[in-house]
Amino acid sequence: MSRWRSTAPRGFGALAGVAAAAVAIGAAEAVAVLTGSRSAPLIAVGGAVVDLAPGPLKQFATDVFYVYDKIALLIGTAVLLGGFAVLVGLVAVRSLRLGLAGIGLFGVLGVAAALTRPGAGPAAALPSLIGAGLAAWLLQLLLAGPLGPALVGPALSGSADTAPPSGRVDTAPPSGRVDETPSAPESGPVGTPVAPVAGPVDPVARRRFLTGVGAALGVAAVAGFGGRWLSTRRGVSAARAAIELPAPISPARPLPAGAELTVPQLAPYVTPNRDFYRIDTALVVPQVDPEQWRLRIHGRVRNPITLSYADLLARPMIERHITLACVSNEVGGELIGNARWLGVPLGPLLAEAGPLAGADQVVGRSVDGWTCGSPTTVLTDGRDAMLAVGMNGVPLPIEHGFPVRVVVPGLYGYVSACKWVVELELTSFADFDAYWVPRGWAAQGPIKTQSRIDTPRARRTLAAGPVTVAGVAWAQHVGIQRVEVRVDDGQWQPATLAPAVSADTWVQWSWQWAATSGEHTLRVRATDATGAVQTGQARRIDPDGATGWHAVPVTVD
Ligand SMILES: Nc1nc2c(c(=O)[nH]1)N[C@H]1C(S)=C(S)[C@@H](COP(=O)(O)O)O[C@H]1N2
Ligand SMILES: [Mo]
Repeated sequence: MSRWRSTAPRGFGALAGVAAAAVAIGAAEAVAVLTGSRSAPLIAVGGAVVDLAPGPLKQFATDVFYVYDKIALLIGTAVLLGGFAVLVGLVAVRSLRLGLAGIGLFGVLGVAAALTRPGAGPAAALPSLIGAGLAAWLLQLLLAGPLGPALVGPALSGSADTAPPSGRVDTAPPSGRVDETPSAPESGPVGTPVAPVAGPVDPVARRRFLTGVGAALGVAAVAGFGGRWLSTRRGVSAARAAIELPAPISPARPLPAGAELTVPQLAPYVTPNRDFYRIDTALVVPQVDPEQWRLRIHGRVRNPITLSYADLLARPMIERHITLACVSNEVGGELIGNARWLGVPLGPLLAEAGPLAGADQVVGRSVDGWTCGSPTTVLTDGRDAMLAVGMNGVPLPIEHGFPVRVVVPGLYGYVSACKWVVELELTSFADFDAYWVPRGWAAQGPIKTQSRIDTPRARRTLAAGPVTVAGVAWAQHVGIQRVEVRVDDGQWQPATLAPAVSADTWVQWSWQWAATSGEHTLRVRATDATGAVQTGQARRIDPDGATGWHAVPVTVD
């Protein structure tokens, strides 16, 4: 009891700090939505952290959290913010001014982060300003205003330094209400010396304070979640649903018979959109209205071009199966998918723009400022590089780049597959480093030949006898000639290749294994159409993609 007593004001401070922070974040979220800026402080600060984080650190986050790294970052930011809020509250109990200064500092951080986000206007400062203002007002209302916790007189005189600086002194005896608030301190048996540090808070005042905190948290939740809800409602889902994609003048080749093996656990030949991996630096998915969307093809070109979405849809379209892969895909990893993309070929468009001499790099720029750079020669060598508007028969899903993204067969996503693309700038590799390059990744990112065992899964126990080993292999824009499987240190055995639509997609393969009892490791390797065998030398994903053989240990009973 006496422990509670002595820390009571501190607990109040901490609670007030958290309530103030919650109101700041909630209000800022609502203001961000209402003012149309997509820069609520948590997102803006998180985004700044993402962009400022040194490559290895971000890599660590990606390794550890895989696609959940964004959620982890937001939770981390929220936990840090909570800690900071508690600190501000504790400080405010001793000095309200210092506490308010803490809030001011946080507001400045929020404003700075919001204003430096790509495409942010002056209005981006509003959410943080208003949030910080409300937090300051609430903090002093809770700690020094009419909602402030009132301390019992004697304690105040006992120790001034833990008392609220301008807290009211409520001299009402705390008796008689104690039973209504079970965790409230007893007034103490008569004769028990009151701890000299701080006094018990009058239960009535305490309840008033807690009600205030509760109300603040409620308002914060309503503002925050209401804002979120409104922003999704205001998003571009409706615009996307209304789009009717044109038919391609050059349709996708139908899947050859047998391209799809019916083996459980084997990745389907065409990845459904909902299962397609997602990688990007965007903490909130950019909402780009197709009506407003423009693509500028500019830089070192003879004829700069600006296209609207309608202009794009009016151009002849192709539809192709293309397997997209992430450079961060570990050997055996899942950051790869195969989809049927509908879009406008990039080669002819770039030819119309007319690259000038030395323009060896085409930089794709997203509406959120992210950039990637592809070699001009690759985009104009006749391969099906495209500005994609459709994915597996529907308009691009918003998280996969709606309304328009780039897809280039044979290049990792980080050097080519710009989602929410709004600019293609012709420049040179010497003159411009795209987003990931200064963070330690190679400027050139052709996809490496790889193969993966999908079944059996690692560390499974299998019954001895016939076992189907199956998986996928890829060497985009080159093609796969052969896949081989090896058990332990045995001979490489040829697997059966399923047919593929083109050299731009992965192929499925399978191999029948007469499994014998014991611990075994299965390995796979692919050979591309030029005869180059996938290297067994294990290398990390950075700077330009992992190499090595996928190994799957299993137990056979
Ligand atoms: N705007 C934007 N586009 C982007 C990225 C990004 O961070 N921002 N990441 C790229 C990377 S690293 C990859 S692997 C692919 C992934 O595309 P997906 O999410 O549709 O699978 O998108 C690319 N396009
Ligand atoms: Mo990627």
